[in-house]
Amino acid sequence: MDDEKVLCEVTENHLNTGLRGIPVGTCRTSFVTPTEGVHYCGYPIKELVDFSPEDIIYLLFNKELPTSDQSSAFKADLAVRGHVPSGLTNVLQTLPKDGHPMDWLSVGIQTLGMLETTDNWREDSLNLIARMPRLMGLIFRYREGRGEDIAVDDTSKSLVQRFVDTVGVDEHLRAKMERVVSTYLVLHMDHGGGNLSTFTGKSIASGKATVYSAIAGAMNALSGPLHGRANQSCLEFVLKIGTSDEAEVEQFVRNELKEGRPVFGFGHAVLSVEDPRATAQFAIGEEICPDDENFKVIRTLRKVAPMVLSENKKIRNPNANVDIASGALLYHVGLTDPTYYTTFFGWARVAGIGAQIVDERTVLRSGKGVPIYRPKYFAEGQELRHIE
Ligand code: CMX
Repeated sequence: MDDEKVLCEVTENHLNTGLRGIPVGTCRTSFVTPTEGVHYCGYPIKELVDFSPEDIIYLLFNKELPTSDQSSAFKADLAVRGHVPSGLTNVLQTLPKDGHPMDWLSVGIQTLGMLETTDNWREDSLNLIARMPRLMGLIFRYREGRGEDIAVDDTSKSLVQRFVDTVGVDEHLRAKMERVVSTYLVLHMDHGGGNLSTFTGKSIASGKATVYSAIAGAMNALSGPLHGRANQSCLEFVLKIGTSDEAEVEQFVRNELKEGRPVFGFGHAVLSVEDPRATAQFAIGEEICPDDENFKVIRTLRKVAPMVLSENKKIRNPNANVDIASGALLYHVGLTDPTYYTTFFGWARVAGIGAQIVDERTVLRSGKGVPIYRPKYFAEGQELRHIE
């Protein structure tokens, strides 16, 4: 024991702080640095932006990028797994139409698990990843009352194409929607081991619940406004601004701060520069929709907000984060209801959380897996009592 490295001195001040900064484990899929943001299996995200979602899923599960042959074989494998059992639509058509799309997503994943579970961590994770595009598209169709399920080619198309075919799109927007959704997925797939949804998913899986139960729980964690729902708030914020005039945007930002409200799309807990995931999405926007009204607003915000925010020395990073641009791009390609935006985040994260669950259950501790989670809580405000 003497040569064991001390990673952190835990003091009373650490109690009731949400495990913030307390070492818990190791992560084989990703880490985050202050200057380059998230890295997947060692690669900085800016180098991965143009890969297909399937290649990044391969990376997260195999810890190396696929060769061209491996890439084709993996895409074909995911396509074959993509068919969703018909029982799913029976459940979706009974859900309350005004329920939040994240609740639909969680119920949908749980339902897929009730219909088909193999009890093999990797198989279930890959099956769920393969079925997500159809589930996502069907949530739109049934929640919006856009009619019944439609048949799509489940054997040869990519993950993103199967979503686009299911949700339906104006043909002139198809190529743009495929590009925006594809990049969105790549940028959001993983973000270290300790973010709330990933931690929740791994923690549920540690009790040997199924992958489906673990990831449905992770989606519930992601749905909160302090976690995944920030991207919905960001686009709502952009729509509220409604002008790209620099002076007016600056005034808006100052008013928000004066009222004690956050300036959405700016700031970060780890990064000290603009999030490379924001930089990548701005570049796509400049290419596909430079004159889009929402894009013009975020272009101005990107210039003005850091200037205003840096007047407050408490704010460690006044620059744009990942959520600033994703909503404007999704809106531009016809996905105009921001209440759905967190479901895209969830869709992407199924890959990272699934890969981390597989690692924790089948690889770590020489393949024995991490035991059931059981952090320590001290008694407070209680004394020993007996029934008289
Ligand atoms: N608008 C207003 N105030 C902000 C701010 C912003 N964009 N960014 C930081 N601050 C405030 C914090 O609330 C904090 O105030 P208190 O000391 O009064 O609590 C202070 O500045 C210091 O914060 P920090 O150390 O720089 O950053 P935190 O780690 O506390 O918070 C974050 C990070 C993302 C929650 C925060 O920047 C924020 O609320 N941003 C706006 C919401 C948003 O865009 N969320 C999406 C995050 C995307 C991501 O995490 O990738």
